[in-house]
Amino acid sequence: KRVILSGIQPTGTPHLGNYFGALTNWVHMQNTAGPEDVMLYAVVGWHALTLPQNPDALRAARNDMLAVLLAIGLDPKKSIIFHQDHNQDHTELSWILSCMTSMGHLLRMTTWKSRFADSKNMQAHASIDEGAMNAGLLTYPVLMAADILTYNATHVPVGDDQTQHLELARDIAERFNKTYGHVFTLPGIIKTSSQRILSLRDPTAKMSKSAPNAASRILLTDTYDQIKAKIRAAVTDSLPGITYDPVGRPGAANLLTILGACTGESPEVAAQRYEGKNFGALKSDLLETLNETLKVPRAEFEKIKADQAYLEGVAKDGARRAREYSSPMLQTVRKAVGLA
Ligand code: AQP
Repeated sequence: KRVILSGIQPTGTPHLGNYFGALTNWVHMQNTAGPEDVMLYAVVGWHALTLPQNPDALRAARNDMLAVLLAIGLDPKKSIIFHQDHNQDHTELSWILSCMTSMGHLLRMTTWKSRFADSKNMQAHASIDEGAMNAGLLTYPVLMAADILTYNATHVPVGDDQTQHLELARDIAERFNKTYGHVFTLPGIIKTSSQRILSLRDPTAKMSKSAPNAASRILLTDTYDQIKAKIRAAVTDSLPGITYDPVGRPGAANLLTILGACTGESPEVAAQRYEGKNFGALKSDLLETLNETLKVPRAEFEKIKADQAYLEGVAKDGARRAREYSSPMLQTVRKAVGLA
């Protein structure tokens, strides 16, 4: 029996990077799972709070994220789909685990180090206040460990940038087991093989929900006209013809990666069709292919979003089922540490 857990932050509407980098894989795992497997997919609102959020925007994004997960084919009959912040077991366990995690280990996390470096840089340019480097950014990986360990997840699909966090979760689990007796299963990593989708405006950065420029990402809910405008404005280069060269021609390579992700081809193979052609041809094919790919999820999203009672029901039922797994675990943990 596998217990698979993954999460996504409601920091905006999911984009092509989230879709091809994570969400399509969630649906694939759901649809190929065995009858014994348990799949938990969470909208991780507490994680989103590590960056400044407008409360109304966060509320809307949380709701939309759940609707998108259902729209792309996650099925509440097969998977437990829930809001992380509806299950307080995560935060209780997070506190207990944070008391077993060394500061040194957290300070060595590359995500923390790069955030810290960015903030120092911004402070030097007086564009950020010191409060932006909140303690949650440092302890974020402990909350992620709690997300995983509260269900004793055996398989956690993550992108490359999250591998180090998963190693930390394994370390914490091991330390807990050594100190208090065997309670946690060490979670295994499922590396997602998919390629990273880059920003349409700056192909040296990844496509991201919270990047300031909305034209840098294509959302799963974008209309044909919105996709068209963003693709038309996507950064390319002025070299003749089209080749797949991620280092020398990152903008072109990114468009080919997105096209290949839609058609199931490698970007190299997709590139062969455009030898000697111009970006107009590639962009126009990409628009039609993407629109075809997003047509059904987009329509489903609108339908699901219009039925708030259904969404609330899914969230409530998901949280209830999630707690069925986490409550006994928390009871075991409380007993083990002497708090029961
Ligand atoms: N550009 C990307 N290409 C491939 N995969 C991506 N993911 C995110 N961006 C890309 C994958 O999507 C999953 C969910 O991401 P998340 O919301 O938990 O966090 P994130 O990586 O921080 O995503 P964003 O979109 O960049 O959000 P913000 O702007 O809020 O930070 C993860 O599996 C991630 O690898």
